Formats: sequence, structure tokens, C-alpha cells
Amino acid sequence: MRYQNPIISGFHPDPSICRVGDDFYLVNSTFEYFPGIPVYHSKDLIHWEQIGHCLTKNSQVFLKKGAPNCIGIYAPTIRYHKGTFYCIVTNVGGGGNFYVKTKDIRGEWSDPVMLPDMPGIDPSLFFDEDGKVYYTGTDESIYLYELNLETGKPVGKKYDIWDGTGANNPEGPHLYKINGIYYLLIAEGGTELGHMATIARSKSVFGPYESCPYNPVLTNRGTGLPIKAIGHADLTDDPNGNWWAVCLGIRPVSYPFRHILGRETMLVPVVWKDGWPVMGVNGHVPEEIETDLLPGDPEHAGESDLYVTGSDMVDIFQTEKLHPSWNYIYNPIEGVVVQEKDGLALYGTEAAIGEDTEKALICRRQEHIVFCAETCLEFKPQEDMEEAGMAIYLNNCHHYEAALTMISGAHCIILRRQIGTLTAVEKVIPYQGEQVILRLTGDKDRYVFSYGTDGAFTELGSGETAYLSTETGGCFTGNYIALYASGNGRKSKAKALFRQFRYTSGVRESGCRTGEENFSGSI
Ligand code: 6LW
Repeated sequence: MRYQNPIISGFHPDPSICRVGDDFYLVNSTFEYFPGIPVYHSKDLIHWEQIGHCLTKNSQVFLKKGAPNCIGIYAPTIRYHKGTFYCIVTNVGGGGNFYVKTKDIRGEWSDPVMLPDMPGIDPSLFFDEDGKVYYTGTDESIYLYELNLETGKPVGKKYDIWDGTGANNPEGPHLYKINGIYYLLIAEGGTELGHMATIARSKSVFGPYESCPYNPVLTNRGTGLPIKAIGHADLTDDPNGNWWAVCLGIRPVSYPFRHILGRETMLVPVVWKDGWPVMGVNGHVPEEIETDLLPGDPEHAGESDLYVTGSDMVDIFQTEKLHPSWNYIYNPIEGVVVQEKDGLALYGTEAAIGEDTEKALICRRQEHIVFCAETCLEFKPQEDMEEAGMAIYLNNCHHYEAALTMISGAHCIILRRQIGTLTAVEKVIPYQGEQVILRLTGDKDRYVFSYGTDGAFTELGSGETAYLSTETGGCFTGNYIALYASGNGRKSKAKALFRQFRYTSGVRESGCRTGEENFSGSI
């Protein structure tokens, strides 16, 4: 069969994978977003369901402010050893390296075990057959310590084990023992267009590590392939003895290359030749891969009622907990985002959408270049500047939004765009209703906002995707669709009630709907 890359679309960088029997688990970086580190499950490596997060409590993680400057949760590694899952990660700006663990991967994870003696980023764990545990990380070079897992303290000295093949930014190490040989897989070239995966091997865990003569073993640099920036890979075998690598890559939408979905997760088959891995298709990652080797039952996996990532979504906010695809920015504040009997209530705080702080906002990833999102919003501002709406959001300095608000006592709908230090309210349309359906569609060039009722929509305006790309707005994240409320300088007296949210890939004339169904509480 043929499968399509990415296997997990939208902002899902630095994938790490582990296998327990015929179940695969995968995690990604989340930077300033909360909960931190989504956990995905799959049996066939191409259909992935989100089953939770590693960092769900404020007590586990403090996300320091500083967006859009590359802070927060970087590059986790997930491993399973003797009944326990471990996820080791760096909180940049918020305490450095730590790990959390759980015996129940669908439940909660432990409080962090801090690793204050481990410098740098990109930690990984390796459990050797003799019971010893090793930490690999990225500092001046790729280094290794034996680790006392209980205390988080290093045992013995630090070994600088490899500098890579000479490219910039050797990072993201993962160590494996395969057929008695230690393999060290790393990323080099930086996470942009020069990105690649390289590998070295050694008979001793401490080295010396011999570089693979075929390095880089995985890259799309210098190719005409549509996926770029391939690197930061992790290996797994499957129950049939076949090998696979997950890695990150980007899908630029235009020339000069720019991307709007962040770095996404890709999958490639791996075969072994002369004791070295041959990854992907001749070391490259095409969008479509032909293989009969996928484990499980990939032809039928999509037929269950699981929410498979990348699927269309309708949320009426009546589940016990928010759907795991929703995120906050920074640690959540109690009482600001509340699921109520009619929908999701947002109690706007002082914080404006453009502020680098926690706010009354939840967001989910834009997973497709062409998509449609709609929300049914009930909001009657009581004071000037109170607003609630829907945004397309890269970070606090790069976002476009449509909102209900009040300006000089008059109720209206606005379209605002912020690009860096430039902010403009581009449209102000008088609007007396207390309910509105906001629609956001996107394609490779533009984001378009419309508003209306179930039957009729009016275009509010649009903005270029180019200014919400990583290349323009930085840094390591991708675009989100956000529902938000704000009192813009003081607490909002009016509550914003989001009765429903829909997201579909592609755009049809009827927006997110097949034409039959209405929004609950439709107007
Ligand atoms: C991560 C590094 C990388 O720490 O980007 O692409 C950094 N690789 O390994 C942030 O995701």
C-alpha cells in the first residue's frame, strides 16, 4: 500500500517513538503550549490517536514567558523499560533537563525528576542489557553520562562521544544497541533546509564512535522533493522485525520556501546493509511511500471510532475534559476557560491576544494547508474593548483575528492583523447580534475570515499566510486556530460562550458542514 507523509500533520516536531508489543507510542516538542508533550498511539505507524499528554499539571512544568523566542519544552524522548514509560525532555528557560514517568500511559505522568547536572538540550535515555542507564545530550558536542535514574545524578565522568560529520548543530542524539553494537543517531545541519540525520556506531557505549560511510543517512537537502528540512529522527523495530524511523520535516507552501504548519512528523522504512541503516527512499523522504511492511492492519485502522489525528473535528465542549488536541498558551489560569452546559465559556482577562502572557484562549493546530474552521460564538460586550473571537495564531506577535467587540459604545465585528510590531484593525462592521458564526478558511496563500448566520456568510477580509510563516514570525512552532476572549486592559464583564467548533480539511461551499447539520444554538 501507499502511505502519505506527514503521518502526523501540523506542528509536531522532534518526534520520538517507542514500542511495547504491537503498540507504538510517539511524543513531540510543545515549547510554550500547555499541556506539554502530546502522546500518540498507533498500531500501524500511520494512524495516530492522541491518548494524552506527559505534562498536564502546573506542578510538573513551569513555562517561562519569552515567546516568540524559542523557549519551553524542547525535543522529548520516550522510552519504555520494565513496565514503565519514561519521557525525558528540556524546559528551556524553565529549569533545564528532567524526566517524568508513568506505568499507565493513558493516565497521568509523575512529577519531574530534575537533572541539574546535565547541561544543554535534547536529552535521551538508553537502557542497556546489563541494567545500566545512560543519558545522552547535546552541549558543546554529543555527550554521554551513566545515570542514576532514581536520583537524576550522573554516575562517573562525562564522555564527549561524537561531534557528528562536521556540519553545524550536532544535536538530538538517540542511542540504541542493535545486534550487540551501539548506534548513535543524531541530527546535524540545523533544523532548517540543511537538516539531516547522521549515525555512528561503536562496540563500547563510551566510544570511539565510527561515522557511517553513507552519512547523512536521511536528508532531503539538495533534492527537489516537496518535503524539506528532514532530520531529528528516532528508530524503532516492529513486531515483525522490520525497522522504521520517524523524523521531522516541513512542507513549504511557496518560493522562497516558507512553511506555516510548523515542523511535522514523517515516517520512513529502514533496512540494514553492512550493519548500517538505509533509511527512506535512498536516504530521502518523499510524500508518498509504497510499502507492504506496515505492521497491524493499516487498511482498516481508520474505521474505528477513534479520533485519529488529522481527522475532521466537531466539538460541542460537552466532554468531561477538553479534547486533548486543545492547548493553552503557557500554564493555564484557573476559572478562565470553563466547559459549561451550553459550551465553552471564556472569561476574558486583562491580557490582550498580542500579549506575551497567559490569556483566556484555547487553540488547536492547523493540520492542513487547506482547511476550514468555524465557531458559533455568543458574546455581548458590556464595556468598550471587551472582545471575543477566533484567530489564526503563530505567536503573540503574528496573528490575525475576527472578533465581536464594542468600540465607543457600539457593538461591532472587527478584523485585526498583527505582523511583528505592526498592528492594524482593518475592518469595523456594526453588528447588533449576540451570536455569530465566525469562519476561517486557509489555503497556501491566504487566510480568509467570514461571519454570518447558518444560512448566509459575509467575507470580513483576509491576510497573507506569508506573514504567519515560521520564516517570518519564528521560531520552532506552527500555526494554531485559537478561540479567545479579552477585556484588553481589564477583566471582561461579559463572558464569551463558544457553543461549537468545527474543523475540516479542505474547503467546501458549505464551510465546515456537509450542508445538513446546524450549529447547536444556531441563529
Ligand atoms: C531541538 C533540536 C531541533 O531541540 O530543534 O530539529 C530543536 N532539531 O534537536 C527544537 O525543536
